[in-house]
Amino acid sequence: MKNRFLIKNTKIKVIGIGGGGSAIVGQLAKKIKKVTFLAANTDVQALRKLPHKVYKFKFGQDLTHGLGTGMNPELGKSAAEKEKQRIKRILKGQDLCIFIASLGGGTGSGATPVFASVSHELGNINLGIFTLPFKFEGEKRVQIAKEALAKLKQHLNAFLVIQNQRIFKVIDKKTSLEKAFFTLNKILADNLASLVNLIYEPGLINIDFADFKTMLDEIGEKFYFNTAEAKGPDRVDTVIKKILSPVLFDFNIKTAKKILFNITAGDDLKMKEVEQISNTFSNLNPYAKIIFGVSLLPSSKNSTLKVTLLVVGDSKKKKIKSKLAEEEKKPEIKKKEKKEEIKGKKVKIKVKRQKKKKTKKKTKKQKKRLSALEIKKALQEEERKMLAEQEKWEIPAFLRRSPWKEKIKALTRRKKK
Ligand SMILES: Nc1nc2c(ncn2[C@@H]2O[C@H](COP(=O)(O)OP(=O)(O)OP(=O)(O)O)[C@@H](O)[C@H]2O)c(=O)[nH]1
Ligand SMILES: [Mg+2]
Repeated sequence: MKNRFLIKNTKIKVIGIGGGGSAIVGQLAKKIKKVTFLAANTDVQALRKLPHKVYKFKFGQDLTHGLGTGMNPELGKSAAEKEKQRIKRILKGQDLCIFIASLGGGTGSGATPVFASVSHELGNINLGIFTLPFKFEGEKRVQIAKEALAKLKQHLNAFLVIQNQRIFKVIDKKTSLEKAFFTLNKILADNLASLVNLIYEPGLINIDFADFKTMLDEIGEKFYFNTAEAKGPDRVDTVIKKILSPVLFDFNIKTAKKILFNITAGDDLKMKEVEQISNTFSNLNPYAKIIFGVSLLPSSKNSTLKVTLLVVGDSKKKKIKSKLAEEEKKPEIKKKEKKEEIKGKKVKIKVKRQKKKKTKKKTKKQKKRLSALEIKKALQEEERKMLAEQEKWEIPAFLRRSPWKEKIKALTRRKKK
């Protein structure tokens, strides 16, 4: 009953901003039912191409006259800032806002941080899904994208970045750009649809919005998701292999802080299969918080096994950060050594070499000290010799064993005369 209540009331809004973001939202709208879709753009024509289901949010007409910003993020930002009140009205009362933008242009890169900050202030949970430009689009676009990303992180609970370039893992370079975008957007939309549907579809072991809240209770974390399907006798092995090797990005599940996964299958799903999948994740990362669910499809003959995975955070990154913070307080030399250790083996060697150098210096210093002692000893020895010499002169002449014996004798005689 409690879950039904949550299912009914979880309000999710997916907001695509700029040309690319809106196109992805357009694809998503065909796959998910219970979510509200919104596309925000300064380019009115681009908005017209989107499905009816997507609410169109035109903005910045007075600045761009219904066109794009022409790769000007400052213009995108100003246009969004002028509409803050409208943005607020649209995002108010949501549980989860998913912002999608293809960064590198002016509208998506300039306006998305404004949308995200308004949503953050409203207390919504915010997710960000962003694509980075192709390499061939030039350095300027990449720079715009990176600057936008840096502004966005602070307003998002978690974010995912996909390099458009990764699409070449799936398609060859002869494919048209339009097809490349379409393919990438489709993979993204398919995966996101599986994830969002988990919140709404009741399961045998149910994942609901409360679980998502647990997954997303921090700020600025990286996240990854993936969905994989397999059939046949080896379906478990195949699905595990697929889910751990996503097409669009690399992720390291071993250092993730939180893992959520759901298994969907017909009622032929065996305990052993659930156990094998669960063990794979928990063995890969015994320290992560793991939430899991199982959904049974109505048709008992369906032999497709589907796994949906959401991975949040990177514990390794946090450890490095806190170690560095700890070291800030320590004396300069120690700090240097520790920092180097964290960075890795190569630098460790450097540290060792530095240490060696230091010991070399020490031995040099020791040598100097030793020679000073030697000088002191030598001086003492000389003094002793001198005294000995003096004593020798005081010794009666006949006892002296000097080769000058006779000469001295003569001299003394002359002195006496
Ligand atoms: N994945 C993906 N990337 C896209 C798509 N369309 C554009 N892009 C990428 O997104 C970057 C920004 O382009 P747009 O989204 O059109 O730019 P915008 O945000 O509308 O900004 P302006 O048009 O300059 O105001 C481009 O450099 C492309 O790399 C798309 O449909 N899918
Ligand atoms: Mg545009």
